[in-house]
Amino acid sequence: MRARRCGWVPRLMLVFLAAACAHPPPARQAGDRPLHACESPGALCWDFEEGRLPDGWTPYRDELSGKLLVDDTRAYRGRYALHARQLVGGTEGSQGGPKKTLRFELPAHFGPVLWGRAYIYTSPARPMSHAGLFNARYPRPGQTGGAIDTLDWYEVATYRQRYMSIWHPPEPPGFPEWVQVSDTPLVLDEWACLEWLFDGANGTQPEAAEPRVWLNGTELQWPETFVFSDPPTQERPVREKVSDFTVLEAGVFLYQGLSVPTDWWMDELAVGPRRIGCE
Ligand SMILES: [Ca+2]
Repeated sequence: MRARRCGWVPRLMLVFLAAACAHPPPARQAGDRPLHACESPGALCWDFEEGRLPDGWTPYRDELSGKLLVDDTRAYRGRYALHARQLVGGTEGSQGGPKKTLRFELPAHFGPVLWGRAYIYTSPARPMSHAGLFNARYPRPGQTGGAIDTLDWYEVATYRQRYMSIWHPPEPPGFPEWVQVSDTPLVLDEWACLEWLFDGANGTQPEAAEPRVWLNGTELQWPETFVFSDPPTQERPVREKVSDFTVLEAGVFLYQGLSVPTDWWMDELAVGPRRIGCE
């Protein structure tokens, strides 16, 4: 992976960068490349190099088959990554799928704008079912905390083999929800850098912003948008504004069945009040 990234640079820089490609990266100078996530002001980042679940992350969802762990089977950087291993179960097209996630309580006063970034590797097949990867939750207006099932939330996921983003009211039931489906197939069998912006302040607008997502630095478009609810409704949910994001969830959570045992790895996860960027 590192060699391929180095291959992008102009030829004149190759000699200079040969050392950086062959050895651990040298100390960075401000301005010459994107900041490492942990250097971005106010950012929280997880590289999983402890070789176990990082401090503060606790198991949350655990349904059907598979396992969520930190291991050294594949990493974007370093030795370790978060690994959702061999998730399978349920019936495609029917509700109920494997879910393996962790949750994390953000420090107080995180604020209403959450940028995120993670490198994700999916193999061996693109699921048709809704596969959530990351979400961030916040108390409804007038509230300052509360149990996770009282919180509004933004989500990044894939659905029908494409990237998807959603705004949800509290779960359960989590709908009626505002769904945005991209025309970009999810990246398979290689690392992809996903970034997201959950702008719960949204300036003077009356509602929190729709989620935005970037893939390898290019913003995704959403040619398909709809309200999902069961039973169906035509009424769009009101995206309530955010005072502070309070909870993160990461891992993989399928809302419908998954017939092909599938692995995901996530590395270099980071969140912060400003864009963190890909390397
Ligand atoms: Ca790592």
